Amino acid sequence: MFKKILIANRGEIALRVIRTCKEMDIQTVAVYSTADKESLPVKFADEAVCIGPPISTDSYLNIAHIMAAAEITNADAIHPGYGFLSENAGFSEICNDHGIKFIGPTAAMIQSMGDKITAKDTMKKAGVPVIPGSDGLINSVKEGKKIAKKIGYPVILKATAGGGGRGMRVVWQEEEFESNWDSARQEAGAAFGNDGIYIEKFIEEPRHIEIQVAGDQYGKACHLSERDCSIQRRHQKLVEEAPSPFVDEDLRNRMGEAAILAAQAISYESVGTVEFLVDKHKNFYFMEMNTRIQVEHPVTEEVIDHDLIKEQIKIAAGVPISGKSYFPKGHSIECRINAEDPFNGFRPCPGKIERLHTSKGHGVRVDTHLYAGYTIPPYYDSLIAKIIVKSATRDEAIAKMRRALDEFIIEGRGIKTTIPFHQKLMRDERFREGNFTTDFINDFEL
Ligand code: MV4
Repeated sequence: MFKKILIANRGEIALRVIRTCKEMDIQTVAVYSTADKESLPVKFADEAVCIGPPISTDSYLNIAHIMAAAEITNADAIHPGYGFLSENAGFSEICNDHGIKFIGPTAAMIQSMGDKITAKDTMKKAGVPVIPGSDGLINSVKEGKKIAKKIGYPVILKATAGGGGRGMRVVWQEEEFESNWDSARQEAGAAFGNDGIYIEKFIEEPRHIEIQVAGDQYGKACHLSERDCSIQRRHQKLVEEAPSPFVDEDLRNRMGEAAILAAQAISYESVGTVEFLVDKHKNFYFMEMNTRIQVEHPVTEEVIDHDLIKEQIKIAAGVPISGKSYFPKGHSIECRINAEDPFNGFRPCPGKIERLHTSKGHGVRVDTHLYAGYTIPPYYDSLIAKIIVKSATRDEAIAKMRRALDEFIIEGRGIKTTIPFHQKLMRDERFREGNFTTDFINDFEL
């Protein structure tokens, strides 16, 4: 097992990793920007090293600074968390080249899922259902129109270097094809330096359901059931739950087996997530694979009763997995609490926290790096806490979440959070019936 892990991240996930390391008797190194000097990861880690100024590119994304911190502290592994360098193939490679284990997949595994056309082609060959569309890149408007006609409108144009919704355009009829083609190419080129576009049939009113997977260094893989992440706003998830109210045992088994095929197709090592779009007929299609631990991992932890960070560390250390899959017991919901004003277009609202009381009680877990007196810096993601509840049934989990949201108190000059949004959502009839798709938030009025 590792002796010392450096956590190349900040905020709640850095704290989350430190907690598991302590339980595993592994020493920890926090790295921090000058904006995070007074943060809990710095306080709770065994050692802490400043890696630069607030702007991420000069600190949390600065590979040279992070490697230097790992070398001077003699860390034998690096945990990247989510975001920042977690899906940076070059970073994974540099760590391993320096004899420091990257707690995550290899560069080749990250790369194979980073290019969406390559990923889709690999999945198709492995027998994982993919959305009907072009075989690879489209080279001209003429070729694109021909393929769109063949698969039938509406179609969606996607950037091969994209993901998370950037560079996407829905085309409803041929007359709109060319203008959407031009803008998709332009946006993709500007955002990713790669204007490669492919076409898919547009799936209307889908659900976003993802399967947590784990693969070890010996070719074994298993699934850990699904999470429903359909409640999103502008490709930012707001609420996640496990199990999905839309998934029955048969669908879970079929999606689970497909996700295992996906992981095995790239000899996946670590924990990861296979994202699917699920249509109203319960057809499911591979969308993307996330080669990292995700923000919403706690809902899976709650329903399978396992620490996913611990599993991830063990896999990186070469411990084999049993290969058996995990099925949910009970129901878990996570609400992402962001320092944003939901009444003002979810505008970020950082600032100093004067008073804080986090939700407590049976079946309530709050993953957060906040404390009274802490100042939320303006430089990073606005996620400040995750309220996670666990109950026997979905109805009880919703009731518990309502209660937990009502007793979360956060006060400070200018600080606003997404709590009022969640309070309204937990009382919404359609949400309570489990009757929602990725379009839900578009017509949800706060
Ligand atoms: C789609 C789709 C409908 N049909 N592809 C959005 C993010 C990126 N991962 C893929 N996305 C979508 N791809 C086809 N063929 C609809 C979306 C989509 C979406 C997917 C999941 C969760 C929220 C979404 C919101 C808008 C669009």
